Amino acid sequence: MTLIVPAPVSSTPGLGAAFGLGPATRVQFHGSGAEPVARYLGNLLELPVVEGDEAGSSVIQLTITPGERVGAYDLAIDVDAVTISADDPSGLFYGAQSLRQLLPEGLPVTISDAPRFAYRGAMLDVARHFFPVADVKRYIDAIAQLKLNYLHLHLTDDQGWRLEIDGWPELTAIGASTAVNGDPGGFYTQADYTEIVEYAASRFVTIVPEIDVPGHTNAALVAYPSLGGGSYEPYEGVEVGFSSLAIRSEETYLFLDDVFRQVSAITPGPYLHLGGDESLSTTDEDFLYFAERAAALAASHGKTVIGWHELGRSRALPRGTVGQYWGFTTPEDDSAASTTSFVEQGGSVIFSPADVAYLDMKYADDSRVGVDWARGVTSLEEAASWDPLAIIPDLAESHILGLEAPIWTETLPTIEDVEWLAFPRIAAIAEIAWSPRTAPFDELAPRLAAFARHLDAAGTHYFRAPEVDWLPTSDR
Ligand code: TNX
Repeated sequence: MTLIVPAPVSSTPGLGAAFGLGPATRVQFHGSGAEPVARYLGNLLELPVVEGDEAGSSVIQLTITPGERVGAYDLAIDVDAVTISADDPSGLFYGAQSLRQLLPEGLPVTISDAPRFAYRGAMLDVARHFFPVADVKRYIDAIAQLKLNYLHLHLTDDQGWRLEIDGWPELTAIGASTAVNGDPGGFYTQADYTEIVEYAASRFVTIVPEIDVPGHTNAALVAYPSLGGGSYEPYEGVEVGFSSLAIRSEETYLFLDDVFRQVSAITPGPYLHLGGDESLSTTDEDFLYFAERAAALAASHGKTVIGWHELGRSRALPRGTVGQYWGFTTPEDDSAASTTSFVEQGGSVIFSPADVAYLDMKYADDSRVGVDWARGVTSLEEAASWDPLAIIPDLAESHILGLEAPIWTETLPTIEDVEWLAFPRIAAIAEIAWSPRTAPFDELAPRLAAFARHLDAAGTHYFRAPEVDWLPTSDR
């Protein structure tokens, strides 16, 4: 068995001796766009990097031959050379990640691989607890190993507003000062955000910013009470659904236009997420009015809108709007209808079923952090054993943009806590997003054990789930 997670489309073990890294080993690149990946791999393996495509012994050859297969790659390891070829730089990067997982053993193998879904995401809630730039970069490095290619940042919520917006200084002066439990607040300047975006891009990860409206807005309302029309107190609890922007006030839309314009300008990726979940204090009529206007505004700044599935209650969304489903693997009728509505409006769906893909669920009743509202705890095996096509049978493969594993941080003040709940379940979800079929769990488990060596090497925290025979490394 080839010890890679997510499992590649095909892999055939070869004969002969292993490829060993030695004093003469070098990374050689050829084709435009190959150099950054070659430098990344050279850095990681501490090897020299040269340009060319001459055969030679102890060469790791990276070659791009431009083509249509985004993210696909071929990898061959034999005794004196490794070759990775791809149609585009992301494919080369994924080939490099596979190689990394196969070292230091370097057993001979031929792999041909390509992603199942175009959108393979993680979400980090930086609103309930704030995570500085360095923590976000660490998370990006960890998820990039799993060939995840989107990081959704939940930037605003009742407990904190985390992004600087020019012309609205109190959003961060006041709105960013709080976090759950009275823990320290914080925010990203636009320069910080750009640093995250660029770092992510160097790992072929695209940032998806979320400005959650019209609910989940208490922090913005404390900063600018006129956006809601009442008076507001800072909030450090964990209840949801009590706040709302003033739906019928023009100031709301001037505000959103400013925010969406600025966020769009510093976000090179195609998506802008405007939340829309749990607007429990907004009437149906107001919600529909708001959804239409806010989504049109976001789209007017050149972005494809993403919303939580409740946004699909609106039948007046910009064409192509993406819905993110966060119900259970057995949906209620109205959430299924809201989700299907995006497809009926020319869009697609991202699946984040809360009972299997929410990384903030406890693993077991005695987990020291986490929550359990989504049908109780979620074991590693449960996170690994679901079928995106079985959730809403009306939605076919072609309607599914991809999958995302969110982590909400009400109970998670540190990045170590985040990592411990995310890993290894996020690897199981990355496998469903990448691999063409869901492997039986007993085939995944040994690959997770092998992957943990890389988590250990990077100092990434993870839960030694009882379903896996972990290698005898340091306990975390
Ligand atoms: C539900 S999921 C929420 C979040 C919470 C999360 C906690 C979703 C769209 N809304 O506001 O943080 O549960 O697990």
